[in-house]
Amino acid sequence: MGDPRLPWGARTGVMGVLNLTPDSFSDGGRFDRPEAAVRQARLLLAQGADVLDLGAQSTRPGAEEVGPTRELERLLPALTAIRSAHPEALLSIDTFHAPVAEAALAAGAHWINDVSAGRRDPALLRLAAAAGCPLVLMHSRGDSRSMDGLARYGDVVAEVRQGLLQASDTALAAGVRPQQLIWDPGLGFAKDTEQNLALLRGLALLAAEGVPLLVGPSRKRFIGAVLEEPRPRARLWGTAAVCSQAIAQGARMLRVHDVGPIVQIARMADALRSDGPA
Ligand code: HH2
Repeated sequence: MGDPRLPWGARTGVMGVLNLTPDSFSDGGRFDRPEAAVRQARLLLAQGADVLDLGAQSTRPGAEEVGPTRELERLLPALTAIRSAHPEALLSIDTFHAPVAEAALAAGAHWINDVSAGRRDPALLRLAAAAGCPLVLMHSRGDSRSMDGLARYGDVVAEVRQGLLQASDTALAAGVRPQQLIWDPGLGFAKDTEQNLALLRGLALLAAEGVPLLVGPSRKRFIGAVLEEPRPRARLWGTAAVCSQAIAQGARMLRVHDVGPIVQIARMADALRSDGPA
């Protein structure tokens, strides 16, 4: 039997980002009505997304936290509409609030993506344990307001690895099974440009731990800094270069806004890997 976290087999999976927020850094206000969200879901699935990641709280630096009640008001109508339009689609919920994850699973979501790796709401780990669903543990520090001030590391790769090992131990102690876990280095979360680049150069060290690795570079600030491109939606080629490098270093899944082009990048990078895909 295949890995339930990677039902697409040996090729690199693509997770399509769908933000139901008014204020996300690159697509805020575009899909915050259920009809617009369903249209975008249809497009991302047609372009080859393996999973859709629905977010109802922006995590960009400085974003206002709206709390679980408002998050659910944004999330549930879109989730329900997408579920009924695309009953076969795998849906992930990007939240660090257990009540939001719980309601989303009850409404038919399949994965939990927690940018705080269980740090913000430990009840989320117990919920994931009971549900048995794939659980993304992403490395981060602090919250939207404080993270930029927490980007201090001696050796960023070693410290992110250590942080993810600790988060895994905490999740396992809460009853989560190892086969549920997915790791994410958290590009842009309490990391400056050089730290993001160092993490990408050292990604193979994280992949070597054997937990499937998800990487989310899409349109992020460090790409804008390298390219001197202030417009997030004009950072596709930089995102593509990062995705290709991430696959070469062992990433198994990419979280991106521009699914169509990145599916092509992934297919090509997969073909160039010395180990496959089969
Ligand atoms: N990045 C963002 C949000 N969620 N989840 C994972 N696992 N990995 C990431 O790198 C990641 C994430 C931030 O990007 P985006 O969703 O586009 O923006 P915003 O947080 O402003 O909604």
